[in-house]
Amino acid sequence: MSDRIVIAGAGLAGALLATLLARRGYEVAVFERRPDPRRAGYEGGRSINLALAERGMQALRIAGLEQDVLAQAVMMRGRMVHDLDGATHLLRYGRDDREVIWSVHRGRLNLTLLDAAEAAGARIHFGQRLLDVQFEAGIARLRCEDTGSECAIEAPVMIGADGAGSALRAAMQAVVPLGERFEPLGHGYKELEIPPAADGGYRIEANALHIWPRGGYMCIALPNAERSFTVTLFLPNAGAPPCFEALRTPADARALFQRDFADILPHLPDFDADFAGNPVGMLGTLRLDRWHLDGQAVLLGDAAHAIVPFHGQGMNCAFEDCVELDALLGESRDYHAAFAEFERRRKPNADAIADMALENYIEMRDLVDDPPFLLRKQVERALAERHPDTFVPRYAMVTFRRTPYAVAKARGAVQWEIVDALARGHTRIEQVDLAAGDALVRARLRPLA
Ligand code: FAD
Ligand code: 8R5
Repeated sequence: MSDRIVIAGAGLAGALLATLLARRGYEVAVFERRPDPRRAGYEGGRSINLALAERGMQALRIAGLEQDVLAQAVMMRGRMVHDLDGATHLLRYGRDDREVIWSVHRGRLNLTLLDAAEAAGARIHFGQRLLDVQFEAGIARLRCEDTGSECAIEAPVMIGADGAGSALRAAMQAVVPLGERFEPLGHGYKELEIPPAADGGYRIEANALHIWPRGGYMCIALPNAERSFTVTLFLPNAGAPPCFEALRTPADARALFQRDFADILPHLPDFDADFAGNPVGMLGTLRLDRWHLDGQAVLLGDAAHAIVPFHGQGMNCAFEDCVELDALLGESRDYHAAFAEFERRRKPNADAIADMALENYIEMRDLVDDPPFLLRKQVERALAERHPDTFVPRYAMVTFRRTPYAVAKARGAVQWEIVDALARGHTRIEQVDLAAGDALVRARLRPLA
């Protein structure tokens, strides 16, 4: 069996997996279509941040990078909800500051991972786009993005970490049907920036993930270490306004913000330029029936399962994929067996987080502001306090634990039925029969492993 593994894509998953596999002694070659960000500077130069949670953190821990990454991260303790009238309230995510999420800079995180991969012995070739693969011959064709020249490389075993538009996936599809379905969400997103205040500080609370829930749409903001925030507006693409199609000019967008997000507008000095200059991003869920082609190729991360962003788990799930695949390839160099087992273990979990991410959009945009929902959240918290080993809120299982996503989804459904049964017909937590809740928890749930 060959020890040479070719990875397509040196994004978040590709760079992490290259590190892990190179440390196991594999000969790892990575081909990335973009130029080396350490030389070219980060594309667009925008400060795009991501929420890192326990699953992603565990992967970084295994790679020995947790402290490096934490040193550049901003803690987010909870959701800071901004009502229409400008009032704000913090809903903590966890029990204390050990249960938080972290805002990290995508560009810097990628640099940290690229350095680690090269230090571990992986070879990363930038500006090289994968075009297609002849799997039987074990040959991949690449295009040099600088010169336009094409070349063929030896690629007996390929791993696709080349993102949602994966070229490896397309190449595999030419040989075997993967059962690909893309379900567009029908909503898109636009990024805007809140710069630092004149005194160099943060303009709004730093240690929170800000949400402006407005029913069918919302804004969020995540803090950056350089004291700015990246704001994201999520809106339907078309249909009844407000929607992106109806926002033809920055003035249209400004009118929407004046009406619905009035408290953000004073913090967006570059509103018109950001709105006109930044594209509308597309959102949707990508599902496949198969992720691998025998022992010749396998997909992971967004290439295998792109999801909507509303649980902040795309990267976290991609990192968990890397850890799982690395563990399997550490046990044996039988690629076919490892890829098949990887798919068997990960696909149900990828399906579950895809579903939970869709559900969390509804929660974020409609419900964080809705009294019956807030009562249910209080009941959930009370049961969690009374049964800390058994009743773990779904958000916590997804975000602060490494409970398999499919288990989190199934237990979450049982728990929500209990919460709903207790809260129904009530408006205040004092009216809720928590003793009846204790009995339901004992009858329906076992302690969480
Ligand atoms: P990517 O990181 O997209 O990497 C793919 C790489 O492959 C890229 O470098 C690309 O250039 C390269 N590539 C593509 N095609 C080719 C080719 N033909 N040949 C060679 N190379 C190629 N997730 C979270 O967990 N938390 C968040 O808060 C969060 N926020 C997000 C915010 C935004 C704006 C976006 C867009 C996504 C966010 N995500 C978040 C999701 C997360 O970014 C992805 O799930 C994650 O990056 C997936 O990693 P990946 O390595 O599979 O793909
Ligand atoms: N991704 C996130 C959460 C959950 C927050 C909560 C939500 C932007 C394109 Cl929309 C979103 C979350 O339930 O209170 N944690 O992390 C990240 C999110 O969006 C990211 C920044 C994003 C794709 C644009």
